[in-house]
Amino acid sequence: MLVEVRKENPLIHCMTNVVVTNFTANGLLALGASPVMAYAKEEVADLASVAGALLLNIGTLSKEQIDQMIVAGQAANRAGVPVVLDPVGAGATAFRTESSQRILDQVNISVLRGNAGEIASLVGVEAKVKGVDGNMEGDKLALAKRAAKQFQCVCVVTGEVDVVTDGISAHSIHNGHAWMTKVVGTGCLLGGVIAAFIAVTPNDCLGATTSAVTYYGIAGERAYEKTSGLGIGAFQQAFLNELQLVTDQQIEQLKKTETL
Ligand code: ATP
Ligand code: TZP
Ligand code: MG
Ligand code: MG
Repeated sequence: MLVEVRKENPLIHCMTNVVVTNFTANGLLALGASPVMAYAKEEVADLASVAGALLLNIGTLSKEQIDQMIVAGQAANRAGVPVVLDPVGAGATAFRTESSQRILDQVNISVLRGNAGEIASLVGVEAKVKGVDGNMEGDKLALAKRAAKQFQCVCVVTGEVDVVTDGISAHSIHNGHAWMTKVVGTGCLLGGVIAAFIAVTPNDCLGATTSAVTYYGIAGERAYEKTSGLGIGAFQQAFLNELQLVTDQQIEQLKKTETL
Protein backbone atom coordinates (compact mmCIF):
# COMPACT_ATOMS: atom_id res chain seq x y z
CA MET A 1 0.00 0.00 0.00
CA LEU A 2 2.95 2.33 0.66
CA VAL A 3 4.09 1.75 -2.92
CA GLU A 4 0.57 2.51 -4.11
CA VAL A 5 0.45 5.82 -2.16
CA ARG A 6 3.78 6.89 -3.61
CA LYS A 7 2.64 5.94 -7.11
CA GLU A 8 -0.80 7.57 -6.96
CA ASN A 9 0.20 10.71 -4.98
CA PRO A 10 -3.36 11.18 -3.61
CA LEU A 11 -4.68 14.67 -2.91
CA ILE A 12 -5.45 14.97 0.81
CA HIS A 13 -7.73 17.84 1.81
CA CYS A 14 -6.73 18.73 5.37
CA MET A 15 -8.83 20.84 7.70
CA THR A 16 -6.46 20.69 10.64
CA ASN A 17 -5.16 22.80 13.51
CA VAL A 18 -2.78 25.76 13.43
CA VAL A 19 -0.17 23.98 15.59
CA VAL A 20 0.48 21.13 13.16
CA THR A 21 -0.36 22.54 9.73
CA ASN A 22 3.19 22.79 8.42
CA PHE A 23 4.29 19.47 9.96
CA THR A 24 1.25 17.74 8.44
CA ALA A 25 1.90 19.17 4.97
CA ASN A 26 5.58 18.22 5.10
CA GLY A 27 4.84 14.76 6.50
CA LEU A 28 2.34 14.04 3.72
CA LEU A 29 4.77 15.25 1.09
CA ALA A 30 7.50 13.06 2.60
CA LEU A 31 5.17 10.06 2.41
CA GLY A 32 4.37 10.77 -1.23
CA ALA A 33 0.89 12.28 -0.92
CA SER A 34 -0.26 15.74 -2.00
CA PRO A 35 -1.63 17.89 0.85
CA VAL A 36 -3.91 20.90 0.51
CA MET A 37 -5.06 22.90 3.54
CA ALA A 38 -8.35 24.72 2.89
CA TYR A 39 -10.96 26.14 5.24
CA ALA A 40 -13.09 28.76 3.45
CA LYS A 41 -16.78 28.00 3.23
CA GLU A 42 -16.66 29.14 -0.40
CA GLU A 43 -14.39 26.25 -1.43
CA VAL A 44 -14.37 23.38 1.08
CA ALA A 45 -17.15 21.41 -0.61
CA ASP A 46 -15.51 21.71 -4.04
CA LEU A 47 -12.13 20.57 -2.74
CA ALA A 48 -13.44 17.76 -0.56
CA SER A 49 -15.37 16.32 -3.52
CA VAL A 50 -12.28 15.96 -5.72
CA ALA A 51 -9.79 14.89 -3.02
CA GLY A 52 -8.58 11.33 -2.46
CA ALA A 53 -9.52 11.74 1.21
CA LEU A 54 -10.53 14.45 3.71
CA LEU A 55 -8.92 14.93 7.14
CA LEU A 56 -10.94 16.70 9.86
CA ASN A 57 -8.89 17.61 12.97
CA ILE A 58 -10.52 19.80 15.63
CA GLY A 59 -7.28 20.78 17.43
CA THR A 60 -7.78 24.57 17.37
CA LEU A 61 -11.49 24.60 16.70
CA SER A 62 -14.03 27.40 16.47
CA LYS A 63 -17.78 27.05 15.96
CA GLU A 64 -17.42 28.38 12.40
CA GLN A 65 -14.64 25.92 11.58
CA ILE A 66 -16.71 22.97 12.78
CA ASP A 67 -19.61 24.19 10.60
CA GLN A 68 -17.22 24.25 7.64
CA MET A 69 -15.89 20.78 8.47
CA ILE A 70 -19.47 19.48 8.33
CA VAL A 71 -20.02 21.13 4.93
CA ALA A 72 -16.78 19.58 3.65
CA GLY A 73 -17.53 16.20 5.23
CA GLN A 74 -21.00 15.99 3.70
CA ALA A 75 -19.62 16.95 0.27
CA ALA A 76 -17.00 14.21 0.66
CA ASN A 77 -19.73 11.71 1.60
CA ARG A 78 -21.78 12.62 -1.50
CA ALA A 79 -18.70 12.15 -3.70
CA GLY A 80 -17.65 8.86 -2.05
CA VAL A 81 -14.46 10.42 -0.66
CA PRO A 82 -13.35 8.84 2.66
CA VAL A 83 -13.16 11.06 5.76
CA VAL A 84 -10.80 10.74 8.76
CA LEU A 85 -11.65 12.45 12.07
CA ASP A 86 -9.15 13.32 14.83
CA PRO A 87 -11.19 14.58 17.82
CA VAL A 88 -8.22 16.37 19.42
CA GLY A 89 -8.87 17.11 23.08
CA ALA A 90 -12.35 15.56 23.20
CA GLY A 91 -13.07 15.12 26.89
CA ALA A 92 -10.94 18.10 27.89
CA THR A 93 -13.84 20.53 27.38
CA ALA A 94 -17.54 20.11 26.68
CA PHE A 95 -17.10 22.19 23.51
CA ARG A 96 -14.55 19.71 22.08
CA THR A 97 -16.64 16.66 23.00
CA GLU A 98 -19.85 18.17 21.60
CA SER A 99 -18.17 19.41 18.42
CA SER A 100 -16.73 15.93 17.76
CA GLN A 101 -20.16 14.43 18.37
CA ARG A 102 -21.78 16.92 15.97
CA ILE A 103 -19.36 15.88 13.23
CA LEU A 104 -19.95 12.19 13.97
CA ASP A 105 -23.73 12.75 13.84
CA GLN A 106 -23.71 14.64 10.55
CA VAL A 107 -20.82 13.12 8.57
CA ASN A 108 -20.09 9.46 7.76
CA ILE A 109 -16.57 8.98 9.06
CA SER A 110 -14.39 6.21 7.60
CA VAL A 111 -11.69 6.34 10.29
CA LEU A 112 -11.78 7.83 13.80
CA ARG A 113 -8.26 8.26 15.26
CA GLY A 114 -7.47 9.44 18.75
CA ASN A 115 -5.66 8.70 21.96
CA ALA A 116 -7.49 6.52 24.50
CA GLY A 117 -8.83 9.44 26.50
CA GLU A 118 -10.33 11.15 23.46
CA ILE A 119 -12.04 8.01 22.17
CA ALA A 120 -13.27 7.10 25.65
CA SER A 121 -14.91 10.46 26.15
CA LEU A 122 -16.79 10.12 22.83
CA VAL A 123 -18.37 6.82 23.88
CA GLY A 124 -19.07 7.99 27.42
CA VAL A 125 -16.32 6.05 29.22
CA GLU A 126 -14.54 7.90 32.04
CA ALA A 127 -11.17 9.27 30.87
CA LYS A 128 -8.36 11.60 31.84
CA VAL A 129 -7.82 14.25 29.19
CA LYS A 130 -5.41 17.06 30.01
CA GLY A 131 -5.47 19.54 27.14
CA VAL A 132 -4.69 17.49 24.03
CA ASP A 133 -3.07 14.58 25.93
CA GLY A 134 -5.37 11.84 27.04
CA ASN A 135 -5.38 8.41 28.61
CA MET A 136 -7.74 5.95 30.19
CA GLU A 137 -7.50 2.94 32.42
CA GLY A 138 -8.75 -0.32 31.04
CA ASP A 139 -9.24 -2.28 27.90
CA LYS A 140 -8.23 -0.38 24.76
CA LEU A 141 -9.49 -3.12 22.46
CA ALA A 142 -12.96 -3.08 24.01
CA LEU A 143 -12.96 0.71 23.82
CA ALA A 144 -11.92 0.79 20.17
CA LYS A 145 -14.49 -1.86 19.22
CA ARG A 146 -17.23 -0.01 21.03
CA ALA A 147 -16.41 3.25 19.22
CA ALA A 148 -16.13 1.47 15.86
CA LYS A 149 -19.57 -0.08 16.31
CA GLN A 150 -21.18 3.07 17.67
CA PHE A 151 -19.89 5.30 14.86
CA GLN A 152 -19.82 2.57 12.17
CA CYS A 153 -16.24 3.25 11.20
CA VAL A 154 -12.73 1.97 11.65
CA CYS A 155 -11.41 3.19 15.00
CA VAL A 156 -7.73 3.63 15.87
CA VAL A 157 -6.71 4.12 19.50
CA THR A 158 -3.03 5.10 19.62
CA GLY A 159 -0.47 5.00 22.41
CA GLU A 160 2.42 2.67 23.27
CA VAL A 161 0.41 -0.05 21.52
CA ASP A 162 -2.02 0.96 18.78
CA VAL A 163 -5.31 -0.83 18.24
CA VAL A 164 -7.15 -0.72 14.90
CA THR A 165 -10.61 -2.25 14.52
CA ASP A 166 -13.79 -2.11 12.47
CA GLY A 167 -15.73 -3.41 15.46
CA ILE A 168 -15.31 -7.06 14.46
CA SER A 169 -11.74 -7.72 13.30
CA ALA A 170 -8.90 -6.04 15.16
CA HIS A 171 -5.12 -5.62 14.95
CA SER A 172 -2.58 -4.35 17.46
CA ILE A 173 0.59 -2.58 16.35
CA HIS A 174 3.61 -2.63 18.65
CA ASN A 175 5.82 -0.38 16.53
CA GLY A 176 6.63 3.25 17.35
CA HIS A 177 8.81 4.99 19.91
CA ALA A 178 8.04 7.04 23.03
CA TRP A 179 9.87 10.03 21.54
CA MET A 180 6.95 10.37 19.14
CA THR A 181 4.99 11.83 22.06
CA LYS A 182 7.68 14.53 22.50
CA VAL A 183 7.09 16.03 19.07
CA VAL A 184 3.86 17.95 18.74
CA GLY A 185 1.64 16.80 15.93
CA THR A 186 2.65 13.16 15.58
CA GLY A 187 -0.91 12.13 16.40
CA CYS A 188 -2.32 14.74 14.04
CA LEU A 189 -0.03 13.85 11.14
CA LEU A 190 -0.95 10.19 11.60
CA GLY A 191 -4.55 11.13 10.71
CA GLY A 192 -3.27 12.55 7.41
CA VAL A 193 -1.15 9.47 6.74
CA ILE A 194 -4.14 7.21 7.35
CA ALA A 195 -6.15 9.42 4.95
CA ALA A 196 -3.50 8.91 2.26
CA PHE A 197 -3.50 5.13 2.69
CA ILE A 198 -7.29 4.79 2.60
CA ALA A 199 -7.43 7.14 -0.42
CA VAL A 200 -5.62 4.52 -2.52
CA THR A 201 -7.33 1.47 -0.95
CA PRO A 202 -11.06 2.12 -1.25
CA ASN A 203 -12.13 -1.46 -0.54
CA ASP A 204 -10.05 -2.23 2.56
CA CYS A 205 -10.23 0.55 5.09
CA LEU A 206 -9.18 -1.67 8.02
CA GLY A 207 -6.17 -3.07 6.15
CA ALA A 208 -5.10 0.34 4.84
CA THR A 209 -5.36 1.91 8.27
CA THR A 210 -3.35 -0.90 9.87
CA SER A 211 -0.67 -0.52 7.18
CA ALA A 212 -0.55 3.25 7.71
CA VAL A 213 -0.11 2.95 11.49
CA THR A 214 2.56 0.24 11.09
CA TYR A 215 4.54 2.25 8.53
CA TYR A 216 4.32 5.31 10.78
CA GLY A 217 5.56 3.48 13.88
CA ILE A 218 8.48 2.00 11.96
CA ALA A 219 9.45 5.48 10.74
CA GLY A 220 9.47 6.59 14.40
CA GLU A 221 11.69 3.66 15.45
CA ARG A 222 14.19 4.26 12.66
CA ALA A 223 14.30 7.99 13.42
CA TYR A 224 15.06 7.23 17.06
CA GLU A 225 17.89 4.84 16.12
CA LYS A 226 19.53 7.63 14.14
CA THR A 227 19.08 10.46 16.67
CA SER A 228 18.95 8.97 20.18
CA GLY A 229 22.21 10.75 21.11
CA LEU A 230 21.12 14.06 19.62
CA GLY A 231 17.72 14.92 21.01
CA ILE A 232 14.20 15.66 20.00
CA GLY A 233 14.84 18.42 17.44
CA ALA A 234 17.00 16.06 15.42
CA PHE A 235 14.42 13.31 15.92
CA GLN A 236 11.67 15.46 14.41
CA GLN A 237 13.73 16.00 11.26
CA ALA A 238 14.80 12.37 11.11
CA PHE A 239 11.18 11.29 11.45
CA LEU A 240 10.24 13.29 8.33
CA ASN A 241 13.26 11.75 6.59
CA GLU A 242 12.12 8.25 7.49
CA LEU A 243 8.57 8.91 6.30
CA GLN A 244 10.19 9.50 2.91
CA LEU A 245 12.81 6.74 3.02
CA VAL A 246 11.15 3.70 4.64
CA THR A 247 10.53 0.95 2.08
CA ASP A 248 7.86 -1.72 1.95
CA GLN A 249 10.60 -4.38 2.36
CA GLN A 250 11.73 -2.72 5.62
CA ILE A 251 8.13 -2.69 6.81
CA GLU A 252 7.86 -6.43 6.14
CA GLN A 253 11.00 -6.99 8.24
CA LEU A 254 10.23 -4.63 11.12
CA LYS A 255 6.47 -4.80 11.55
CA LYS A 256 5.18 -5.94 14.94
CA THR A 257 1.49 -6.48 14.32
CA GLU A 258 -0.91 -9.01 15.76
CA THR A 259 -4.41 -10.02 14.80
CA LEU A 260 -6.50 -9.89 17.96
P1 ATP B 1 -1.20 12.40 22.91
O1 ATP B 1 -1.40 13.85 22.67
O2 ATP B 1 -1.93 11.80 24.07
O3 ATP B 1 0.27 12.05 22.86
P2 ATP B 1 -1.58 11.93 20.12
O4 ATP B 1 -2.80 12.39 19.48
O5 ATP B 1 -0.36 12.74 19.94
O6 ATP B 1 -1.86 11.67 21.65
P3 ATP B 1 -0.31 9.39 20.20
O7 ATP B 1 -1.15 8.42 20.97
O8 ATP B 1 0.84 9.98 20.90
O9 ATP B 1 -1.26 10.50 19.59
O10 ATP B 1 0.14 8.64 18.87
C1 ATP B 1 0.95 9.22 17.89
C2 ATP B 1 1.97 8.18 17.42
O11 ATP B 1 2.92 7.95 18.46
C3 ATP B 1 1.37 6.81 17.10
O12 ATP B 1 2.01 6.31 15.95
C4 ATP B 1 1.74 5.95 18.31
O13 ATP B 1 1.93 4.59 17.96
C5 ATP B 1 3.04 6.57 18.74
N1 ATP B 1 3.27 6.43 20.19
C6 ATP B 1 2.66 7.14 21.18
N2 ATP B 1 3.11 6.78 22.39
C7 ATP B 1 4.04 5.81 22.18
C8 ATP B 1 4.89 5.02 23.05
N3 ATP B 1 4.88 5.18 24.37
N4 ATP B 1 5.70 4.11 22.48
C9 ATP B 1 5.72 3.93 21.14
N5 ATP B 1 4.98 4.66 20.27
C10 ATP B 1 4.14 5.58 20.77
N1 TZP C 1 -3.00 22.31 20.96
C1 TZP C 1 -4.07 22.31 20.18
S1 TZP C 1 -3.94 21.25 18.88
C2 TZP C 1 -2.40 20.74 19.39
C3 TZP C 1 -2.04 21.43 20.55
C4 TZP C 1 -0.77 21.31 21.28
C5 TZP C 1 -1.62 19.72 18.65
C6 TZP C 1 -1.83 18.33 19.18
O1 TZP C 1 -1.07 17.42 18.44
P1 TZP C 1 -0.96 15.87 18.77
O2 TZP C 1 -0.70 15.25 17.45
O3 TZP C 1 -2.27 15.43 19.33
O4 TZP C 1 0.17 15.68 19.73
MG1 MG D 1 0.96 13.86 21.05
MG1 MG E 1 -3.74 14.18 19.25
